[in-house]
Amino acid sequence: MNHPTPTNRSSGLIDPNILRTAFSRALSDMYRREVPLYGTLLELVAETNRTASGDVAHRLEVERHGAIRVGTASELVGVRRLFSAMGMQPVGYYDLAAAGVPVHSTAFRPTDAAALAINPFRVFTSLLRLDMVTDAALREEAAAILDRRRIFTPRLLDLLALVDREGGLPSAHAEDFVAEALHTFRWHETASVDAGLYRRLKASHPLVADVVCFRGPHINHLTPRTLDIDAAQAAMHRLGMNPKPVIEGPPRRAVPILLRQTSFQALTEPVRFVGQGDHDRGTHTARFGEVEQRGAALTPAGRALYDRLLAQLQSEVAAGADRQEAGGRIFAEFPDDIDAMHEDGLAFFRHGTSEPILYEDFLPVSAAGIFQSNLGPGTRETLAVSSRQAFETELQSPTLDETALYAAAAAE
Ligand code: OOG
Ligand code: NI
Repeated sequence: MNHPTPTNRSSGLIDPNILRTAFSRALSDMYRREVPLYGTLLELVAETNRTASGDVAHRLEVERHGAIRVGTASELVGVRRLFSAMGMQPVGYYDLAAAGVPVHSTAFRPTDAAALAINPFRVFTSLLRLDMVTDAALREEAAAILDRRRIFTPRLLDLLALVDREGGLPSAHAEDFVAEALHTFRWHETASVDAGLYRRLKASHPLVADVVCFRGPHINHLTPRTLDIDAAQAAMHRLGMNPKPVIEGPPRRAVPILLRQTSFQALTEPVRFVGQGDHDRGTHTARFGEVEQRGAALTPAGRALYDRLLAQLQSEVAAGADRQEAGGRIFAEFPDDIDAMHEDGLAFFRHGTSEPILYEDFLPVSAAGIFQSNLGPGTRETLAVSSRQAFETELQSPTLDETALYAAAAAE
């Protein structure tokens, strides 16, 4: 880090907010070098956000989320410990298996208002569901590969043990910690399997290949927040960035709710599989850039209404309706002014104000859409049963209930 590092003076431990900010900046810099189009996206979003001011402007400048996919429970526990040192807790449970994507997920993020105001960096973290691979021999081969791999450097493991012993990271080690943590999330051009196995795993589901064939859980996208996602989408078209055709989430509204997201399509990148030489490369398509617009957090009643309208939209679109026309018509049922949303108890507001509380989480249907537009639909047929409890057992921690967090923020 280039700046003097504020610490908790009495303990000598670094403030987790500072560590999170340093890590998120370093990760963004690394991803920008790895995927230059992400840099273009950051510039485009900064342009659409130029009108912001005050607290919002600060948050927008630092705000982004990332996504990773881990292969085993032990990797999941490791990233939980890593993010915990940065003041990020697992919030929410997302069952993507319901949409045919063989993962279930949580989001590591800061939870209290002060930490969110400093830097709301979050990481959508998915655990592979190898049990959804139907070919038993292939499943066992994949499991053996994942069991052997080590995604954390020995030095990072030492630092995580130190964090456990001291109750935080001694600030003298902050720079080291960030540099070691970056190794876990970097891209590896050299795969850990041969091209044949890659093809077989990919045929099972592209996501399985993305998780199993590489030496670590490379960051697969980073997402800055914009105040106007329609403007950002239009700019992506203008610049020839190949955005996905549909913005995920609710249609455009006067009072934004939840989350709207779009991305540029994943890049096809050269990869050297085991046994290949310099002139004999394969490719892998997984990494992309995304942009999001955030709005009000909804109460259970508001969320039930959103989910019902979205399900109706999906079924009409599947039956051939025009998405834009159907979206406008169906979502007209969701009141689009602050007072009505307040009166109907659809959104959370700061106590005694008409200021909506910002949604800090993700949406499973949108997430499934993002997975599918970047990896392809896959061919797996069985729908597995998922459970939050099984995920929490693998995580060795409960996941926090996001609705309870918003209710607490509203009561403050
Ligand atoms: C995660 C997709 C979910 C979002 O913004 O909803 C996500 C992934 O592709 O690994 O990042
Ligand atoms: Ni995302």
